[in-house]
Amino acid sequence: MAVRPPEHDVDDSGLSVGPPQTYAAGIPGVVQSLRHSGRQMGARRTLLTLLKVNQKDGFDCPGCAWPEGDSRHAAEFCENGAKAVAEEATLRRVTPDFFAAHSVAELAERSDYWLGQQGRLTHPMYLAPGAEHYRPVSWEETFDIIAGELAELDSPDEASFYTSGRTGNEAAFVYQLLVRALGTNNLPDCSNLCHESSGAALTETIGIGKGSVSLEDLHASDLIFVVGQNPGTNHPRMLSALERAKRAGARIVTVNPLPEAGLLRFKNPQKPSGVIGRGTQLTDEFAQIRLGGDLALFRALNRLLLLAEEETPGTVLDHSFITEHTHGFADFSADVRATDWPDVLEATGLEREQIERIHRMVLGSERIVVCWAMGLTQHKHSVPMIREIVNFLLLRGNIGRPGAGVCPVRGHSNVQGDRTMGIYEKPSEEFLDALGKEFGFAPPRAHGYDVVDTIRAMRDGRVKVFFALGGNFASATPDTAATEAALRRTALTVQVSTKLNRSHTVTGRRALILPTLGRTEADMQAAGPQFVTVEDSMSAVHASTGTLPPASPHLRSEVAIVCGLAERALAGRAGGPQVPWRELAGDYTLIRDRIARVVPGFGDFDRRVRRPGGFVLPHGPRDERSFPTATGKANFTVNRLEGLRVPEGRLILQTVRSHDQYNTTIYGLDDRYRGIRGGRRVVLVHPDDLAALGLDDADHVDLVGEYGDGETRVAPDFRVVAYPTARGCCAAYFPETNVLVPLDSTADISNTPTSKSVIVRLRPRRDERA
Ligand SMILES: Nc1nc2c(c(=O)[nH]1)N[C@H]1C(S)=C(S)[C@@H](COP(=O)(O)OP(=O)(O)OC[C@H]3O[C@@H](n4cnc5c(=O)[nH]c(N)nc54)[C@H](O)[C@@H]3O)O[C@H]1N2
Ligand SMILES: Nc1nc2c(c(=O)[nH]1)N[C@H]1C(S)=C(S)[C@@H](COP(=O)(O)OP(=O)(O)OC[C@H]3O[C@@H](n4cnc5c(=O)[nH]c(N)nc54)[C@H](O)[C@@H]3O)O[C@H]1N2
Ligand SMILES: [Mo]
Repeated sequence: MAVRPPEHDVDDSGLSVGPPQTYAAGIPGVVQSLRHSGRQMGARRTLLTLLKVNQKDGFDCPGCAWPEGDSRHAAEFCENGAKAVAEEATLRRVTPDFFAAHSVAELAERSDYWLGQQGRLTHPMYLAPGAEHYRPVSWEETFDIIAGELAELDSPDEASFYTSGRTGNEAAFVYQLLVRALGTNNLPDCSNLCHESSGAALTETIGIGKGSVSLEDLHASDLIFVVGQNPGTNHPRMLSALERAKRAGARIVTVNPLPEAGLLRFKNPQKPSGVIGRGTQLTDEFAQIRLGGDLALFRALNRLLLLAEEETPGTVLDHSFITEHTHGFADFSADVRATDWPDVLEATGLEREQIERIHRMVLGSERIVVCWAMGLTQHKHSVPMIREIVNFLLLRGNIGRPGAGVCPVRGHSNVQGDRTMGIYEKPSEEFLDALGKEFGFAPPRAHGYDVVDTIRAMRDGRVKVFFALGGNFASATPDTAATEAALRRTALTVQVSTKLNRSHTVTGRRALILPTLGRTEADMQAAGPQFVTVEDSMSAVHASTGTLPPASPHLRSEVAIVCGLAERALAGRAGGPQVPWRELAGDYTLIRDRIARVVPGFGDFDRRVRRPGGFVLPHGPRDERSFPTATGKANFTVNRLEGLRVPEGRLILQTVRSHDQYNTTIYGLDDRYRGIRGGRRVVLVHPDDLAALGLDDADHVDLVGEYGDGETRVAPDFRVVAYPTARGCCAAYFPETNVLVPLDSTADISNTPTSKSVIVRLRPRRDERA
């Protein structure tokens, strides 16, 4: 089924392609961030706002989840953080007049880019059954409508409650409490699309689904792997940490099908030498791997370590660590010995010499950190892939000591905190026990729906109310046509949002838009000005205080919205929790006091988080090499190689972010580092693959997905770009390519859509016209 691109409002005619850049940031980065912000906010507001980003008395950057560190620069933000802030602090507004002028059907034809450009939402809006336009409503009416629909359900499991990872801890905590008070664990979140595979692999192997390193560990490491990650675009401040590690003598191995600019050379915009100089060469060894080849690479490295140990016993492996702290070594080592070079070379596309070179770097390194992001988590075999990385680190005791460990680099600025607060469709018994005890009720025990299961349930009529605390569900999820049809089957869709997006146009029979405060904005409640708290990628929890006047006087904070709805929807229900919703909404300190009693590691929360810089949560493996797994030890695992079968004439497509987007929010049409300007419908393919397929650079093709369900999915009209990616692989941007990701193609165990391995055929447009 072909999905027509809602792109007629994007002027792609200026699309131009130049050579990819070989370094990141420096002067262009600084200039870009000021230029973009100035357009949205004006010069003075720009400067005052940007000076508050990531300062101890300011707000947490709504960009990524990279930590801040102790010594902060006056400008502790990056080009893309500045764009995220400008996007939120924009002076443009989407008012009731806007909705009167544009029907929902008309808005549904618009691109995510155009919708996002319209500005901040100002009023609660309601789309009545059969209506063509949203109309303004009061907050009380919105709560009545939602409570009414919830009361109609045959079971609380017929509602599902999504969260995107910008929601602060306080709102996340009261939200999961409301959802469990309603009687369901249907709490899908963006993690399900993102780092779920990391959480699953790490929980099984080390007992906690979070990274084990701090910034100091990165600085002190002597070998850092950056696998499946594009920090120059998505975590720019990570480059400063890599640069610092590098200066202290670390070496960096980059594993990626694409030569990403930021990882090659970095010009630090916060240092005079970086702004004008040549910058730091970051990567020592670039392994240009085939998509999905990482399990084979780490298996090969593990086999080489075992062989080296056989040659010089007692010098390679950390035997005392393995004996004292791990389980399953014998089974693992027996299995890894069976690894064959031909399989490894085919799966990775790498040369044997290079893998052996990396192996020698490993042997020469005392302290190793492995960092990764979406390049590892969005494949069918993501969980075994990440487990194999844990095997690799365990062999030499590279966990729970300075300078070493696992570093899954999170995406959304509080995605990790939301999970800590209980946003999880599979909550632990301990968490539910503590929640029930604190609030005097019996939380539901049955596991709920994640994102993919929520879509299936809406499709099948088993979920009738869909509520989203942030995010853009319709655009961020796979299989756009199927997902949109599923959303349209529901009775009610509710979006708590800062900005207009596609999810407001793909609605149930009725729909609501609840406009909310962003991170940058002052949050005034009954007890006075409030701050919220967030947790970064390295388990540091700190406060975030907005300062700008709210975009509209009608906005409510996420906490106020959740508590207001809870009061209304739970009124008169017997057996529910005892919660003073109104008081909690008036004073977030009271919420933090409850969190302190329910969530481990949050003792004395409110006082500790007020200290400048906040505090770091306990982490057994990192702090004391204690591994809270089923065996009580760190687990070695057996992970078999299962290659992706790619039929003749097909390529594996990965769907990635451009430099000018934040997930589904499109800031602009350039991808500067990759040399793409003025358009997004491009597919990057190796020149030799193009030749083999009989295609040329600048040809136009349709991307045709042929998944085993007999259905053909088509993303029409992409310009081919000859690009130095790994052979057999190609890349294009999401959300445009989400139409190609089949709903049922998900990672084993984590159920994450396989957004980085979609098998496609490039169908020339000239055939179409012929
Ligand atoms: N400016 C900006 N910042 C962001 C975001 C944004 O959209 N814009 N999004 C945020 C979010 S939610 C997240 S999760 C992160 C995402 O951060 P990233 O994971 O860096 O984002 P992607 O663009 O998906 O890039 C995936 C990278 O992995 C590589 N890759 C793909 N498949 C494979 C593979 O099989 N093996 C290996 N070794 N590499 C592979 C790709 O070539 C690419 O470099 O960024 C966060 N920060
Ligand atoms: N094909 C493909 N699909 C992917 C990915 C991929 O790599 N490839 N990556 C996946 C990943 S890693 C992720 S994390 C998901 C992201 O999925 P989501 O988190 O659902 O999507 P976002 O685009 O981040 O959401 C943007 C919207 O959030 C709202 N918003 C912004 N700030 C706030 C706030 O402070 N409060 C509230 N309530 N709303 C706010 C705005 O209305 C904005 O339109 O996408 C996933 N989808
Ligand atoms: Mo993400």
